[in-house]
Amino acid sequence: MQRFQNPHLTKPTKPNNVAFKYPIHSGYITGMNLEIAGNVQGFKQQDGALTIKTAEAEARVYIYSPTIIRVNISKNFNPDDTSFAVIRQPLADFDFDESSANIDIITSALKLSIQKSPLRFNFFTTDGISLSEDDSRFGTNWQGERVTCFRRLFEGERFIGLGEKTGNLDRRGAAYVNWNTDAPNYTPESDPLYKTFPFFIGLHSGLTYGLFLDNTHKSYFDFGASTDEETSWFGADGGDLNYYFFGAQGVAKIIEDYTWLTGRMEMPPLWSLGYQQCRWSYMSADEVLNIAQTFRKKQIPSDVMYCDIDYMDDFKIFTWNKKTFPKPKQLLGKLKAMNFKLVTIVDPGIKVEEGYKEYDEGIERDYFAKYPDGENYTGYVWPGRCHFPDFFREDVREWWGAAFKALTNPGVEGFWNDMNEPAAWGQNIPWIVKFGDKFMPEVRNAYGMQMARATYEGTRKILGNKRPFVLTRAAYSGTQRYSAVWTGDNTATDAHMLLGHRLVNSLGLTGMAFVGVDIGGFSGNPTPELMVRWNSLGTYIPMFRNHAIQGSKMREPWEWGEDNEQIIKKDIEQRYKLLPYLYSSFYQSTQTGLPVSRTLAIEHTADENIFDKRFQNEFMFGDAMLVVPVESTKLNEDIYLPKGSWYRLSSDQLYEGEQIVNVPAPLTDLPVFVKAGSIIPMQSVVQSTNDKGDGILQIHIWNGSEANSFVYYEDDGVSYDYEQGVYYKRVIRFDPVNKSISLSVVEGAFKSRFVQLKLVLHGFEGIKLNDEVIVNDNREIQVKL
Ligand code: MIG
Repeated sequence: MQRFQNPHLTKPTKPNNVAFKYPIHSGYITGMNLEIAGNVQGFKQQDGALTIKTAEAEARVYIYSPTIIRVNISKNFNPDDTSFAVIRQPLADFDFDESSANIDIITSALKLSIQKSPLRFNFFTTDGISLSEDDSRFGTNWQGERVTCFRRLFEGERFIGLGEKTGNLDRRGAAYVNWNTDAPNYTPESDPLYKTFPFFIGLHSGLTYGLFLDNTHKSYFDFGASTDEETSWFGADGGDLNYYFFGAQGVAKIIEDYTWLTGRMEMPPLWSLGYQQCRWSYMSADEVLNIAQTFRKKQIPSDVMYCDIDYMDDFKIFTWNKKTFPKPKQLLGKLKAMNFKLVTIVDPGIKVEEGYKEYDEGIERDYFAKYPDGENYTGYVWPGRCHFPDFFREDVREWWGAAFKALTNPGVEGFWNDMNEPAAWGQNIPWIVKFGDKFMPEVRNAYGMQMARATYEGTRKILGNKRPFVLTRAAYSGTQRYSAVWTGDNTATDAHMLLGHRLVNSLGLTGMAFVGVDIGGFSGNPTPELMVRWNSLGTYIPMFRNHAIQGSKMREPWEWGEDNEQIIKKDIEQRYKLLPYLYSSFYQSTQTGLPVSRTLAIEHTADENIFDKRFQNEFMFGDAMLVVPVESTKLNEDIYLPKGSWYRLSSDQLYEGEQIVNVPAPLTDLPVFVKAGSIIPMQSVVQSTNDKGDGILQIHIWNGSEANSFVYYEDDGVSYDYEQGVYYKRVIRFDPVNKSISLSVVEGAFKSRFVQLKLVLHGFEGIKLNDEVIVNDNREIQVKL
């Protein structure tokens, strides 16, 4: 099926070509009569909810904070009101005003005006400016079980978010479906992909709002694709029209609120921020060791090796192939001695085979998804006939989590969850299959998240005080609490390389800060130029993993000729130099939910240029760095620099912002810019995150006219001691007016691994600090310039 972005738009003017490569299942509609929520017949306030009744439905309104209001409209209210995503409780009580026409709820930040005849929900700023309104004609309506909410489309309204979705940064004029799908060979237009994040941010009239439809059924979002610019709409095949409205002003504040509601990531193990080398598959322990040794021999920094499905015995989860991986403990021991960690893959499908522990236990304890008559559902995946654990049950999650001992005993600390859409050959698990007490279509979109949750909770328990690294392909809102994600089976093309950044940045808007793409492109073989360019970009992707499909050419850094190897090595070294900055940026994500890789729409929301298709892939990597993805075939590029002054990282050349400039972009030098006034802590090159290094923390500062600060954060990188205050945190400040750089008193009980500090100045003419090093003690430090 093909769909095209509405070409009759004021903005954007070009069609989006959103082609749906995968079938859009039509939903299980039980009746086609249209019911529209009509006039309010009565209301009452009880247990933190304002309940409003019409002949057709019942609506409940809850307040979570002054900027977060939940509206839940249902035909059949289910008192078992659980959410996979939301971890907060509503306020116990709130005030409202009733007039003949409306019921108004006014918080310190937001006004919800509930129109009574007919029932409509309209959100305003406290000054009475409209943020978001129901469409006056159709509001919320049902066709059978399918529920839809029509909203007014504002002039010039833009939409960003929805997580892992193809298309443009501005989603105006495009439509999307959420239905977690194994999407091999997806294109830059395919939809749906692997994950569901039914959360978007609307931008109009200089205002911002967010809307999270917390519903795991197949869901739909139409940002004015086919409605003649009158309405946008969203809905789902079943369940409640259950949404959280965010009224904070500013995209960053909305992300902060959304991640307050659905949770934030915890500190990742430091090693997972290093370079990761993967392949489908390294076929034996010897091959894994050989690759790891080659990194060390060539002094190309790296931290992680992966085992894809072939390490298993016959693809049976929680087993090792006795011939090719005969002594896992020995393998892990040797990797550890070289400062490497190993990540192993697990799929949900449990092979149907008597005598296989997980199969026998799952049958005996009745842990698998079922047909309504009680028979276990069987689908085909890599191991052949498989049953699928019912991760919606707590006992099943505990069992699954404990089974990781087969991997943790030899020393594995990273767990890659694949195929958890869930995928089965044929891609069509019957709709009558049940997970827990729900049919597959009701909860499919949360299956992968529940698998990742089981993996995280289980391995965290087994590993004791060590942080597990979990990586999942399928996800639902809130998955950031358990796991990192990657964007599945991309392809070795420039278009996919650019798309990757839109996916990463869009996932960042929906709470996922720890995101990777397969560097080099999973399917196909990259040209050497593409490999080199993509690797340069990998330095600035939150998770930096090189991965390739079975049967493709080898992909490791030394497979591309001597010259290219040197460029690749230099870029990986750059990643390691930046780790103090990156780790602090991840810390920021744990505190505010702000992603590490940020679309310019977060900070430069009102700047039209950043939505231009030529510039929409540009992003901030942390607070300080602007990265411009450039195709591998281009050696210079027109780029847009937003407000501010910008130094090219490689040369310290200064550019003024709010202009398009053509800059050189040779394969040796990706255009990366540092915002004037920025503070970036770096270290000397190390070979792995476990490498002690020279003990010097370099504090780089680029001159600028505005005062700036940076929160530097460090801890042991492996344990949960930081939760008990064992961290090292201090604020680094640059004050151009008083010409000083200062470091606040250290907070926390961790002793920094850097014994010395060194200030490195950029763009400060005439000021030399003579390479002085400062002893890194906990006292306040002041340096006059
Ligand atoms: O059917 O495990 O997206 O990263 O290498 C393919 C083999 C299954 C899909 C994953 C890919 C992985 C591959 N997997």
